Amino acid sequence: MKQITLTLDEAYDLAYRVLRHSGFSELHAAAVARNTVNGERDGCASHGLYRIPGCVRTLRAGKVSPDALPTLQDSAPAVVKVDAAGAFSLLAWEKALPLLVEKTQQGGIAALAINRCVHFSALWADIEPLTEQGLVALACTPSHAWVAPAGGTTPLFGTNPLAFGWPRPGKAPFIFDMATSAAARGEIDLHRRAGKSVPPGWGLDSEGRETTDPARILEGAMLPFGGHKGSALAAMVELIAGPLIGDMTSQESLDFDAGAGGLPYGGELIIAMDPRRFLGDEADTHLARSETLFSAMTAQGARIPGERRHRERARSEVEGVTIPAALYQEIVALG
Ligand code: PYC
Repeated sequence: MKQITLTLDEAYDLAYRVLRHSGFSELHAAAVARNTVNGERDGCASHGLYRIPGCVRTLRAGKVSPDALPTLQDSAPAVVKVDAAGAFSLLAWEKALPLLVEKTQQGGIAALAINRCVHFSALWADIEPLTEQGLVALACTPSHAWVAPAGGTTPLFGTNPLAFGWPRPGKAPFIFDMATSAAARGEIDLHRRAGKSVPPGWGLDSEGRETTDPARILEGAMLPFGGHKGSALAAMVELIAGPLIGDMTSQESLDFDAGAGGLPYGGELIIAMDPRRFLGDEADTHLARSETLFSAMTAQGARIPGERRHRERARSEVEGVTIPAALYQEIVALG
C-alpha cells in the first residue's frame, strides 16, 4: 500500500485546515486536530487522522454542532457535569478538567459526567492528564449499537471502551484503553480499507454467522471480547455512562442518528481518585509497591500498557507519522 509521511506540524495543519473549511469553529477544529494527530503520533491509527473524514461526515449529516461551547455545572461535592451541547466531547473535557482535579484532590474521589457530546476519540487522551497530576482514573463511554451481547446475534451494545490510568512518577503512566468489543469499530474499518480479513471472533454477518470479512461485520454485528465477560463489562458501561449520568445508551444513540451515519452521541463518565487522600503520608510507600508489580510483569516479558504509546510518541516526534496515501488524498479532498 502506498504511504505518505508527514511531520506532526504538517499533520496538524492538514487536519485543522480541513476541519475549518468544513465549518468547525477555531476552538473545535483545533481540539479535534490536536486529538487526532496525537492519536496518530502515538501509533493509534484507529483514532488518528483516519477520524477526520468521519468528523466531517458527521457535521454534514447535521449530527454535531460545529461551534457550541460547553457549560460547566458544579453539581455535588464530588460530581462535576459538563454539557457539550451537541458538540464533540473534547472542549467539554478540557473545560471540566481543572474542577475535576480540584474536587478529587479535596475529597479523594470525584466524578465527571460529560453530557450531550458526540464521541469518537480515544479515552487514554482523557486519562493521561489526570495521571500527570498524580491521580488514578477510569473513563468509559457507550457508542452506537454495533455489538451483539454474548449469546446473541443482534447489535445492542456499543464498542464501549473502558480506560484506566495509574500514575508512575518519572515514567510513562500505566494506561490501558480497550474497547469491550473484540476490536474497535475503527480497527475493523481499517482492515476493510486495507482489503484485509480480520481475525476470527471479531464479528458476525447480518445472518448471525461468524465471518472474518470486515465489510460483512460492519453490516452485521461486532462481538464482545472474552464472551460473557466482555459482554458484562459492555453492559456496565451502558449503565454507568448512560442512565446513571442521564445520557443515552448505544441503542438510543443509534436511534437518534436515524441512519444519518454520524458518530455516536451521548455521555462519558470519568472517575478520578487521589492516592494521597486514601493514603496520607504513606502514599509514596504504597505507590512504590505498584512498581514492584510492574517490574514483576516485565520480568516475564509482559508489556506495561501505555509504554508502547510513549515509545511511538518519541519516534513520531523525530520521524513524523506515516499514513496510507489513499487516506491522505481523502482528507486533502475535504479541504
Ligand atoms: O471505533 O469503536 C470505535 C468507535 C467508537 C465510537 C466511534 N468509533
